Formats: sequence, structure tokens, C-alpha cells
Amino acid sequence: MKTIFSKTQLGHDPKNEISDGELKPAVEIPQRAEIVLGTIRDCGLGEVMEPDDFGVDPLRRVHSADYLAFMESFWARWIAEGRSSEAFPFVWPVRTLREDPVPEHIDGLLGRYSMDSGTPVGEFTFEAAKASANTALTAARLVKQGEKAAFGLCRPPGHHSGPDFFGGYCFLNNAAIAAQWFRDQGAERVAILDVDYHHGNGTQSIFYDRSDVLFLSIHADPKVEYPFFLGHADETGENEGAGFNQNWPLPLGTHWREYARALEEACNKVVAFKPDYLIISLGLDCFENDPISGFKFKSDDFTALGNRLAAIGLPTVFLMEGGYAVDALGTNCVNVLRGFEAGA
Ligand code: OKP
Ligand code: ZN
Repeated sequence: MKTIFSKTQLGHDPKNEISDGELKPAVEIPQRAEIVLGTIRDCGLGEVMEPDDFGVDPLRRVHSADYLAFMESFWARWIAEGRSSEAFPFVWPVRTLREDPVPEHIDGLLGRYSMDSGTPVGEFTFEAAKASANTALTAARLVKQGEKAAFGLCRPPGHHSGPDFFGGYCFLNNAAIAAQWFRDQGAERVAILDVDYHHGNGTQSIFYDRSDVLFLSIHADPKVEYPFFLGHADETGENEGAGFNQNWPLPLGTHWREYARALEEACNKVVAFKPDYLIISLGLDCFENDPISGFKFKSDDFTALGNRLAAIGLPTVFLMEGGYAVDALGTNCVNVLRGFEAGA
């Protein structure tokens, strides 16, 4: 299968993140992409291609104009404020505070357009995020043109980013942008299955009231894991979208054998939906040695995951999300993709 990747995606190079009450070394780092790319080349998975630039239109189909304008202008305004290091939001319009009027100060805007303090924004962050979205779109186009599957080596990831906010290391929702692009190209139904360890709150929210994009997510129970405020089992969609969203929150310590039961249900749900395309939000952070996660996948379990996804039998776009055990990340990622090819 072909892989899409651009070096521009490496420009987002955060030094630190706020985590566990302190400033810690960032985990969503360029080396993640480099190790995956190296493993793909070593194992001969297939050609590695540069993405094309799809411009702003497919981004605007998912994200608001004011959010995109904020991200576009952020660094110049940050510098103009006399700041020089990477930025962290620290105040949000929670209950009792007002969203309108939108603040003028950059610190207020950072809070308005974010969901957490764990997602540093640097000089080249948005350029990297746009390249990551173009990687997703190019992978989607390959599959639309007839490839059985393609791998968008997206980084930064996307699934926590909502219509008008960044967070959880995500700035543009790559999976949502690709799904919407398929729809705009004439596909009637698109399914997104999110197997990242964390709930894909952004993707869920973007499609929550729609029946044309099915969103399914298997993840650590948000009662005890990030993002904490979405991802429960009773979130099943609203209005038109009622019945087209499903979550499988699983306990910390989940092994593949328990996970596989939820996956079976999710795969059956995808098949029943009869989508034209399947998008996999491919987090690799269910791995037992992931530094920020609490599931117990072994490297071989990722092969079984890819194998099961192939049995769905749909044209499939894999888009990388999380996974922070850098040394094993290439192996775990390639295991999914080769497991898929072996099962296809
Ligand atoms: C992004 B993705 C742990 C801090 C966790 C946010 C995690 C974002 C995960 N102490 N910070 O879904 O892999
Ligand atoms: Zn994750």
C-alpha cells in the first residue's frame, strides 16, 4: 500500500507540554513520523508519495473561517505581543463565562480556540497541520481513484480537533476533512472507525447530527482518561444523526482479547452501514508500553487488528493519530498495515 507524507509535517516541533502538573518533554514529536517512515521503507510496504496541496476549501468544509483565520495569523500576533517561545492556552470560556464577545488579546483567543493546555503551538505548527491534512486528502484521493487502501502518515494528528478548536496535540481534523471530501466527491456514506486509545471527540462532534458519516470509537473510558468530557457509551448521535455514533469506552488495562470483542461489534456496525469508504483513525497508543496510555496491546495484536479491518472488505484510508512509544511505533504501525494487506 502507498504511504503519503510531507517533510513540512515535521515543522511542528514542540519542546514541552503541560502534563501531570508539570512542564514535561513533548511526546507528539517529529521523530514519531520519522520512525514510522523508516520502518515503512525498510519493510518495503510500498511507494512513499508527497501530498498535493488541496487548498483551503476542504478545510473550510469542516472548520470555521474564524478558527482557520486565527490559526493562520497566530504566530505573527504572538510575536507582536512580545512572546517568543511556544504557546500554551491557560484560560477558557467555561460555564458562566461568555463566548461573546470574542477576546481581542492573543491569550483570550488561545483559550477561545482550544480545549486544553497540553497542546503547544509553535511557529510552524499550522503549516505542519495543513500538510498533515493534505496528506489525509491525498490518501483519500488515491482510494477514490481505485486503490484498495492507502496510508496517510498524518502528523500532527487530528481527532481531538473540533470545528473551531485545537487540543490533544491536534489542530485540523484530518479524518473529518477526508470524510467530508469523500462526500463532496459524491460518496453517499462514509464510516470512520477510531482505534486510537483516546476518544476522538473532535470527529464525533463534527458529525454528531449527521447520518451520512458514521462515527465509531473504541477507547479508554473517559471517566478515567483524557479527553474526560466526551466519549461515553450513551452518546449515540442527535437529530438526523441519531444512531450514527457509537462509543466503546473500555477500562484501563484492557488487553487485545477484550478489545477484540468491541472491535467485532464496531466492524459489524460498519458493514451494516454500507459505506462507500472506510476511514481508520489509526492511533497506535493502545500499545502496552505507550508512555501516556493504559491498554495492553502487544506488537502482534496490531497485526490482528489490521487483519480484522481487512475482513470488512471496504476501500480503506488509514490516517495516523496517536502512539507515543517511539521505538515500537514503526513496527506497530506497519503491523496494522501489513495485517490489513494479508487479510485483504
Ligand atoms: C492525543 B491522541 C497525559 C497527558 C495527556 C493529552 C493526550 C492527547 C492524546 N499525562 N495529554 O489521541 O493520541
Ligand atoms: Zn491517542
